[in-house]
Amino acid sequence: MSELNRRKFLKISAATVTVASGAAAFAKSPAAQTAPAKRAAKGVQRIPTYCDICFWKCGAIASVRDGVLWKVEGNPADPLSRGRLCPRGTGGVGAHFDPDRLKRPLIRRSDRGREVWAEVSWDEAFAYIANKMHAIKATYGPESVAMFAHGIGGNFLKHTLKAYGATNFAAPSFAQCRGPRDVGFKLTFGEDVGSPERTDIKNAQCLVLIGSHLGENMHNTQVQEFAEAVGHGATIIVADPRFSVAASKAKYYLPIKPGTDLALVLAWMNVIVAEGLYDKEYVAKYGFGFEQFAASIATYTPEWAYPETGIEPDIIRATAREMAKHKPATLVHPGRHAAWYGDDSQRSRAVALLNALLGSWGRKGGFYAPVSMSVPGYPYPAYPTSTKPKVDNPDGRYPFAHEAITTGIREATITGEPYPVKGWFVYATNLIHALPNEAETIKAIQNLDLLVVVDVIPSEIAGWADVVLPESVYLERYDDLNVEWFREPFVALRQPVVDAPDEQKPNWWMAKKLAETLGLAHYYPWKDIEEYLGHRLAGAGLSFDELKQKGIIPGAPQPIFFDEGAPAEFATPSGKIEFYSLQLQTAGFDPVPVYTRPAEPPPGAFRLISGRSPVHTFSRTQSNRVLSDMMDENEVWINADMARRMDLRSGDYVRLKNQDAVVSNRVRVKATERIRPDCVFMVHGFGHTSRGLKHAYQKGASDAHLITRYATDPLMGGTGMNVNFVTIEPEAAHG
Ligand SMILES: Nc1nc2c(c(=O)[nH]1)N[C@H]1C(S)=C(S)[C@@H](COP(=O)(O)OP(=O)(O)OC[C@H]3O[C@@H](n4cnc5c(=O)[nH]c(N)nc54)[C@H](O)[C@@H]3O)O[C@H]1N2
Ligand SMILES: Nc1nc2c(c(=O)[nH]1)N[C@H]1C(S)=C(S)[C@@H](COP(=O)(O)OP(=O)(O)OC[C@H]3O[C@@H](n4cnc5c(=O)[nH]c(N)nc54)[C@H](O)[C@@H]3O)O[C@H]1N2
Ligand code: SF4
Ligand SMILES: [Mo]
Repeated sequence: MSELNRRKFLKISAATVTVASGAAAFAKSPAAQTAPAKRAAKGVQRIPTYCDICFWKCGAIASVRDGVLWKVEGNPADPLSRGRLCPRGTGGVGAHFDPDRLKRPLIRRSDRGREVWAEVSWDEAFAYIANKMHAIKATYGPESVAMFAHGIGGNFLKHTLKAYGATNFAAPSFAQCRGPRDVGFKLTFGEDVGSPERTDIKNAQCLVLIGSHLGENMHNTQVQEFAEAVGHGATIIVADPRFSVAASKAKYYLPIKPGTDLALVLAWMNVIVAEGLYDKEYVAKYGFGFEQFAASIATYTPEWAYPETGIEPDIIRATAREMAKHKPATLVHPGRHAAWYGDDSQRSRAVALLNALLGSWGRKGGFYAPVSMSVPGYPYPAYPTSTKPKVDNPDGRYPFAHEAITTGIREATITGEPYPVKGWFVYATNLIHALPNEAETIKAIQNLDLLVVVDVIPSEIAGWADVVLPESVYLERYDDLNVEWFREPFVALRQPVVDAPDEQKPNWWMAKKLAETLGLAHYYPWKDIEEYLGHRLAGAGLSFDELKQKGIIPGAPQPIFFDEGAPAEFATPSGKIEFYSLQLQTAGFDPVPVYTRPAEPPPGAFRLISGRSPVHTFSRTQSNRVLSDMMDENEVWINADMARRMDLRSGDYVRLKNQDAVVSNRVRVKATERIRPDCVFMVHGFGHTSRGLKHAYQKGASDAHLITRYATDPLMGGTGMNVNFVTIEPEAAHG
């Protein structure tokens, strides 16, 4: 990487600079010295793998010095990391050394919710689980065991549960995250934007970020490409109630009133259509229902949008013209965490339509058409078939949900409808922080006969489990191959770099052992994961040895833009880009998005919004000593004027109280001009209540704890979480 590039990357996230030294300092810490050095090899070994501090899966190279994990860096051969990790990935060594890790399997010896455990052997743990699973199957059927999982590591356990007969599987990354976005785009273009997003940020001449706080939201490739776009002078337009890191790179910063983004997007489209600035040829060639669409948005003028959004008509016009000027290399970023207000798939659809007007889908500087390597799966016996429907979306209540809804499974567990759910497997998702309304999650858990949690640390959800299975961290294990849909095809390998320090085991081993204990050994014809991986790779004509050495094998490039020969196909009912959606109309929804004003905070209260810090992932890294060294607790951002009126200064501790009288843990104030007066902001993931997380316990406040209300998206069951209001209570009031 050139020095210039590197500097640009660092400027986007100042925190990156301190990471390398943080990791180095940590290597000298007492915990590191006492960590077992089972691999006694002398000297430095460099082993490629891919990162798991978040789900982006950046290719990495880990260095082991005299048998002890030393550092993790980007793998230059990997197209996702391009040789550079984000601060969290660099801090990944801290996951291996975390002294608070789960060490042995645990079985509860008390009421649920009290953290009283007995350490047991793996065999005892599997025998206990299998017994309960047999009982649930006999009484209710195998469909009554559900699984929540986030990330690639859940695949083998899913396989075991499917073999058992389970059908209910869900991840928070749909209803709590990108689901509304994917539905909005699918309704419009016939395909969603995927993960990694098919956004050609680096070639964009104009990049529009609605909330998407790139630079704090640290998905590595996107942030690197954002730095490139800034570097080549792309016009950046940011709409955010908070002056984000991305806003600091913007030509236009629009401090929008929270929850009114649909009004802004409709007004932008109104200007672009009224002034004839859209890509006429593209719309004529690929569009369906443009006339009806244009008629529907005719009243959404900038003057109409002004009182809704707080953004002046002149600015709305200027930004719309700027977008049109750079089309089709104008990328209106679809965002990722789109579950905000309950109208989210329609807002996302409006974003998709704006991109359609600009002709950016399938075009350079817009959205590319992703490609992937063809690597066959392992040939397993067929799973048992079920006659029962899935529980999460009974009678297709949410007709456009194309993945399962976590909160739907939770609801079925509470109501017993359409049938009882009696067992939960939870893999790598801290449901207490990830799902809105903690009380409902706990109510559902109290109805279970079996809750198994697979985690690496004593997370809040592990605290509720009947059986806790300690997994080895990603640097200690193999996982399934990463065969991503991306700009170029590739396959990447996660492989063990160091041994697990205690009795932790990888997910594939647990999944296979559990299957054997359940009498389902024939679903695991392979001896170990190396045999499994070798078989899959051989099927694709690839060498396992080469992959072990390089970490990644690229495939032949293919065209990814329409103009270069990528097929311009749209998997919608009309086979075109649907400006007007008959599907939505038939299902009783607005065929073109219609704006509804969100409820305002009551006097004296603020809307609670949340986001990311560049050095943490959700609720999973606060215990990581390298990362917590850089940020040990979160702060609540309060507009400086409002803070002054409340006699609050930066650094003061306060508690937040929501509309349902739920009070947060204490949290420090950040009084700042960088946020509107009508909302407060917190980084998600702090305020841990699990005592086992000795280092992270009670540091900062949890936004999730305050999210007792949520607005459900009628199209797909997404849970809009930005609908909670809080007042600020000085800490002294609580003693
Ligand atoms: N470092 C780090 N990076 C991450 C993650 C992580 O945990 N840590 N998680 C990854 C994942 S899975 C996801 S989904 C993404 C999430 O990242 P994004 O998709 O960027 O996140 P959001 O939560 O949608 O957006 C948060 C931003 O939206 C602003 N905002 C809040 N309300 C509104 C509103 O009404 N309108 C507008 N225009 N803006 C608003 C907030 O001020 C904040 O700047 O981040 C990814 N990247
Ligand atoms: N209030 C609120 N809720 C949110 C969000 C928000 O911003 N605010 N964001 C939403 C979004 S965008 C998303 S994608 C979801 C994310 O939701 P989750 O993916 O559930 O995120 P985490 O809360 O970090 O939970 C991850 C869990 O996996 C564990 N873990 C880490 N590594 C491993 C491993 O190697 N193996 C195993 N078995 N476990 C491991 C961690 O210790 C942790 O308990 O949350 C959603 N929920
Ligand atoms: S974005 Fe960061 S944390 Fe996520 S996989 Fe890449 S390096 Fe790891
Ligand atoms: Mo997410």
